[in-house]
Amino acid sequence: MKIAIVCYPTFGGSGVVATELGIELANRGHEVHFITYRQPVRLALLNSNVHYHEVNVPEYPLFHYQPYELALSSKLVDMVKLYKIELLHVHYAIPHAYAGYMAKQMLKDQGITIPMVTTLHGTDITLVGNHPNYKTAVSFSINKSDVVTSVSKSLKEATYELFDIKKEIHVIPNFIELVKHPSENNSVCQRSTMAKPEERIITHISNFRKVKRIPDVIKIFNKIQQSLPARLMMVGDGPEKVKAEQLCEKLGILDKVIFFGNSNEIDSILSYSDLFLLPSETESFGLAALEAMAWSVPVISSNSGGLPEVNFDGISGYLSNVGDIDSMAENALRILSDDTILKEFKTNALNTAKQFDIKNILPLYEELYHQALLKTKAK
Ligand code: GMT
Repeated sequence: MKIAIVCYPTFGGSGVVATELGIELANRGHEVHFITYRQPVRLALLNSNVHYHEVNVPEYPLFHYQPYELALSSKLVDMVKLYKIELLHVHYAIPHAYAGYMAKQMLKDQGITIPMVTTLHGTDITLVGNHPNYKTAVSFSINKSDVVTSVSKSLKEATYELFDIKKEIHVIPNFIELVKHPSENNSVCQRSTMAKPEERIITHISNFRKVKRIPDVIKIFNKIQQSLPARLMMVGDGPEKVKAEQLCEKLGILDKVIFFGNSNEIDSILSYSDLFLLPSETESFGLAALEAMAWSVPVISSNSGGLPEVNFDGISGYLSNVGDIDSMAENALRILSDDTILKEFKTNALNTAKQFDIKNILPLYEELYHQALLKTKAK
């Protein structure tokens, strides 16, 4: 099948999911065309089935806001015609589902009918999409999609609650590639550069936005390090990072925390980690938690959104109410204080991650693509 994937090319979860999905589809023989404004961070164009088409938005002094949707929908039309693309898969409703719908209409005008699959990722529904300024267009473009998927049951419920959606929403969870193993870690990044042998390594990875509750990460770590030797790895960058550094200094723990920024060494850092912290305000799924679990790292998280669908309480880690720092620190210490318990949680974390192996999840997308194609042909 010839598939166009539209996504954000950045470090965010939706871009990662879209990129990994496209790469695996290409490995399985599909021809995949990524259409976005920059080459996605995890995309290596080494596969002859993978193509990348950049969307350029020409600047003009009259434009206060650059009309990206317009350029994207034009590019989609041109690429569908040029490469005979059969299906559009847009990730993140804003503005991709809207641009995709416009492209579909322009193509229809030229006698070409193409189905559009829209995958909802989270903040496009819970935070941004729900804003009154976007809501009408987001509802419209979800209802106009041929197939709609969401990355968790919780996100599906939130979508029905917040929007007037008449379409069926199919739940397809985030996934992970499980071929990696700590012994395959050839990185130059050594454990000794992060912590002393007796120190536990605790990690947080995110885009440092408010929704991640970065101060909670630091306060939980502060409590942990008062009871046992530990170091905190803070990976990623975003608006809350400077405040996070200031809080560490205020608490007198800056020498126990490493701020990596947007690192390319995520696999290495996770392979040395003993615990992952994700106390988010909300998380439609929590891909970062799954990535940690795939490296046998147990997770301490909040119980909001889709997190209970990936982090199983008392098995792969623990869940607490949002903001309950004491409970999160207590649970962390329960896991970290005893080598046997830690080992058990590490094994459970990996076994839980195995349920989300890309090999099990990808056929669910393929099945929906076939259904969408059949529906379009029958029209
Ligand atoms: O977490 C973010 O802020 C990034 C965001 C994105 O869209 O790139 O992630 C969302 O999509 C991921 C992939 O489906 C989910 O695993 C994340 O839970 C979700 N983030 C939120 O709901 C806050």
